[in-house]
Amino acid sequence: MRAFPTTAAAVVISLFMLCQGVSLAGMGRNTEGNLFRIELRIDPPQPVVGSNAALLDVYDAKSNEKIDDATIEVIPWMTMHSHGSSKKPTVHKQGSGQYRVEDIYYTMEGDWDLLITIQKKGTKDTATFPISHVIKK
Ligand SMILES: [Cu+2]
Repeated sequence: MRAFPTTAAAVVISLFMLCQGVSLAGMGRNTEGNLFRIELRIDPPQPVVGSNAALLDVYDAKSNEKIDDATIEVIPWMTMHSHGSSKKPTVHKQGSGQYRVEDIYYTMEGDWDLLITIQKKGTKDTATFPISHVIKK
């Protein structure tokens, strides 16, 4: 019986750490003009100097329908130093409103932003996702 409080505490701490990990890895927001909603998951969850990837789920912000046929551009930008990356990320349509972004290349440690532009049938909207604390592997 003495072990029970310790076990319970361990479970609570594990759940807390799990939630922390999920909140670090997943972010959602509307684009500036409220045309789209983007759910972003970064891979690895702890962003690193060098190559990273991300999964984007794109929805119509009003109807909540998945947006399959969008043209998406992703630009890594280090606002603090006003510079981008040496590589351009590639975006791959996966269907069901999901897009996988490869070659998100952070050239140095620190705080970056992902500038995301979504175009669909003549409409265009943008969103900025902060990618904080990029570290060296
Ligand atoms: Cu920099």
